[in-house]
Amino acid sequence: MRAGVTLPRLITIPVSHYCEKARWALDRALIDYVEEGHVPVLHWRATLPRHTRTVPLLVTMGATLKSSGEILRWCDARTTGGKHLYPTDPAHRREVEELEAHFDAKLGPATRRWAYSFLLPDKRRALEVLTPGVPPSEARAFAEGYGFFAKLMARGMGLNEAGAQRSRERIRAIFAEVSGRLADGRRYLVGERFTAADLAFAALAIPAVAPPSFPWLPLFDRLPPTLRAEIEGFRATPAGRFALAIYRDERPRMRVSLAS
Ligand SMILES: N[C@@H](CCC(=O)N[C@@H](CS)C(=O)NCC(=O)O)C(=O)O
Repeated sequence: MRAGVTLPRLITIPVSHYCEKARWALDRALIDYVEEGHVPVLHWRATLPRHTRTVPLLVTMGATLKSSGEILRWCDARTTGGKHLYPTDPAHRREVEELEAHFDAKLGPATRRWAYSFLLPDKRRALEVLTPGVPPSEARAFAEGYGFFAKLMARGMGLNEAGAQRSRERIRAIFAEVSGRLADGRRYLVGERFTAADLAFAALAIPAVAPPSFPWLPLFDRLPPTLRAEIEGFRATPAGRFALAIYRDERPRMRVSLAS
């Protein structure tokens, strides 16, 4: 880090797959930044003063970017060496943008609600997943007030048995669409190169396929058997194998540490 330079600040809930989508793009573009992680609900102390409630947020010298999509475009404008996430060909670019918007709007909320339906009832595991990389005072407050925080989160996500089932079905439907797209043997979702469509799919599928190198999830062997069985089902589809391969092959080394 150079003295006197204010680095962009990525405000996150560290385990969030939308935050990982942004972090992945920053790391790929070799952009230096610092990450400020929060537990859910208390993250509002960082977002609400900036007139938004969700993370990721990227606070730069010039502007605050308020969604993972804006952050990907900001990174792309600073990308060199042919590693752009958005193709220059207009038809390909449109297709990439449509797929990214589809995954943002449909896949991300579904994998999140489905995963939280396993996580929130299990306080010990929830703390294990949600507190690394946040200030110790927040981790303590979250543990002490867990019942309250979990209730707010469940209400915010419409978390109940029927909702979890709808999310499971939506994940299956989107995985089927992606598997269909891959059926002709293509390597990437659009064109011949890795794009924002591949990144968005692989990042937002994280809760469903649990990539072994994603550091915020517990080791697969330590997950409850019912959850393991569901993840194995998603992993076994062409789309699931694709998400894992893209995460393994295209996700550069994480440039932030887990320390709070
Ligand atoms: N479309 C937004 C969605 C971000 C999003 O839903 N973030 C979740 C974390 S997974 C969040 O901040 N939820 C907390 C809340 O809604 O208060 C993006 O792409 O950044």
